[in-house]
Amino acid sequence: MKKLIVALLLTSNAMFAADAAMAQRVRDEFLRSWLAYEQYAWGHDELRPVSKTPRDWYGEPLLITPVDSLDALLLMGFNDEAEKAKTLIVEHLSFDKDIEVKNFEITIRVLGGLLSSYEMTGDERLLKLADDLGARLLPVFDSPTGMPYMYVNLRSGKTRGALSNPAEIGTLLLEFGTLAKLTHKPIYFNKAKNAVMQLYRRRSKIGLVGEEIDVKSGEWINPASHIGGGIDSYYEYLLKSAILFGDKDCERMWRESIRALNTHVADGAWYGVVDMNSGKRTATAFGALQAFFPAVLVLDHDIRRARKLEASCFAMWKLHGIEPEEIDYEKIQVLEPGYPLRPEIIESAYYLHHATHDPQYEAMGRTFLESLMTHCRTDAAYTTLKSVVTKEKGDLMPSFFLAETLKYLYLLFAPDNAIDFDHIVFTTEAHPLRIRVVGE
Ligand code: DMJ
Repeated sequence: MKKLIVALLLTSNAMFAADAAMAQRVRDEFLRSWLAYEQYAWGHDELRPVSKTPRDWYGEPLLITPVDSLDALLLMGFNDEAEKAKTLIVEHLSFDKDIEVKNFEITIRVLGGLLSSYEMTGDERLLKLADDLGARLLPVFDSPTGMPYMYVNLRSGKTRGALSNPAEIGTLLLEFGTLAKLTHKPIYFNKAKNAVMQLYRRRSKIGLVGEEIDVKSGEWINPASHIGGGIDSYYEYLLKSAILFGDKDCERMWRESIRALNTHVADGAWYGVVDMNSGKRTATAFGALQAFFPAVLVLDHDIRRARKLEASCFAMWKLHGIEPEEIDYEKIQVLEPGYPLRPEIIESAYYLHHATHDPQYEAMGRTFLESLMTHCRTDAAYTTLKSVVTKEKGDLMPSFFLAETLKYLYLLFAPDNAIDFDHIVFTTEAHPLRIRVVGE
């Protein structure tokens, strides 16, 4: 008996040591990639790690990688690097630029990054930047329906792009809502919430939304309904806004939506594509973006479905030793072969591990790191794959690789108290925002 106890203690110590070692390996890879950004792309939006050149989204940089990565630097304890990044941001970031930006991307990467970093540091200059950015993005909501246009010029406020989708319309409330609470300017919350409500109002009789909608007329353009790109984070934000703000409307909209999804879109161990009006199946496609859904199911306490779907996602990852953008799950055939360093499957493994402590999710995490190191690591940092079949490399480290992919991988192996999970909500870009009690 004594021997058994000693053996069990040794095993659990060894497991703990292995976790700490894995967390450290992820930290090392994070730091190496960050230092490559510092060396080759400092002051720019993103690093092209193969050519070792910078990339700016709109000609003039918005410091997308530093803003997106600052909370991850802080979370992993890279305090000197975080201080240097923060100084770059507060001294050089200006939104007074004559450039037309994509509202959704700038909201989730830049506004979200500024807000979480402000909450972590208390540095008022970050909140001031967030407020300035929020004010410049606000004109997007001035459409006849209140659903946002896709693009806005940061200086003139001129908007463009009436054809939009649920993700770009409905993935704004965590950021705009938090900005409202922090600045005491309710307009941010109200505009973003109205946009979601307007979209939800236009759901079909069976409770689903489509893939494309005209924000001027409110008419659907494409009735394809699924949980992938263009729709994904709309659902994520219904549930997360209910949690972050205690918002009853969002909770009701989420409940209705998840019922419709599990009735019509779920397809055995997968979630496919159906017509939003008839519920008729139109495709058996599933991809890397859909892999966020197990995490959302965990947040909704539906561990059974979350486990089942994550197993499907992992099977997709293992098909070619790293995750394709999209497959046909019936034919088990790759439809889109790229891998742009996406985080979603890792995010879901983290949530599942957090909820269950089942070691199979750490084992998955080891596979993810090995695959990334084998196929995507360059002599500078990490890069995208053009094809998971041929393993041909692209030349970009998207900002979400540090902000999300490596953050979630680190958290999967870090001690539970690395983040105060029960008192924060991660945005769709993995920025932790503090849950506020009503009235705060
Ligand atoms: C990120 O910018 C966000 O997670 C977004 O919701 C989806 N696309 C990327 C990561 O894949």
